[in-house]
Amino acid sequence: MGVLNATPDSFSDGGAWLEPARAAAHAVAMVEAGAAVLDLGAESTRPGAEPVPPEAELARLLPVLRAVRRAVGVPLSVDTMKAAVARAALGEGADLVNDVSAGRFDRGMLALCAREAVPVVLMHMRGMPCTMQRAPRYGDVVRTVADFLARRAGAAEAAGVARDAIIVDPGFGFGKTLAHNLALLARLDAVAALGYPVLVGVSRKGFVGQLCGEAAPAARGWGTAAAVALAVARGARVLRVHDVAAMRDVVAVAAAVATA
Ligand code: HH2
Repeated sequence: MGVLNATPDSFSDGGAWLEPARAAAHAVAMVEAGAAVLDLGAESTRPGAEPVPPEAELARLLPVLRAVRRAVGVPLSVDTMKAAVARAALGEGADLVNDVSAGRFDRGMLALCAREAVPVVLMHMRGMPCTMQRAPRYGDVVRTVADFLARRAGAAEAAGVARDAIIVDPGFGFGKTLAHNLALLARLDAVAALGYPVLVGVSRKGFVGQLCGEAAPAARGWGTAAAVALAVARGARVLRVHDVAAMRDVVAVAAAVATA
């Protein structure tokens, strides 16, 4: 899954893909590099980010989505917590919804996904982006996250989403310390054991930078590669990444070993 942020302020590529023609060219490049799906977002969820009103999110997203939809044939995911934004994006040719609040932020989101019969990514986040990194604390972070995802998947099914349309994500960096992120990666098999496909978003994240001593997100490629390979080995099925060409090779090798 290639990341395309139509935002001015995303932590690693903010401002780069706001212009529709540039975004479409980047989308084509990611598909040519091996992306099977693209994730388009127009609201940064980096730690401390303030919420964006739906009108502003749509004003950024729709021109980029239309241009990308014309340019590539792969499924497009819309990264949003708002049902109104997801509904408009699905109307413009998006194929699935990536909700980092797992349907908690907007009560209409799961019903919308059910009605439209589209897959939905349910991610674990502690609180909301503006507050999530304030002293996160858990007893057993892996148990807490797995139980949360099981509950949210249950809520999605209760809202009418088909079981095989649900993807779960432990939410690396969303209200987690370095130790929490490491525990989740080390024991990702406990999340995979829920029985839903697991999506993992470790690309260029802060915990990779902490381990590698890399302040610049774009310089975290090798650290990201290690985390992606280990995630695949422990059952991840969808890898949300910025550097598609390099990570396609990492996934190819790791997946071959995992299934040997
Ligand atoms: N991470 C980010 C955004 N959306 N969605 C899922 N399902 N999983 C993730 O780990 C995830 C996500 C943050 O990365 P990015 O989009 O590059 O940055 P920003 O939130 O600053 O736009």
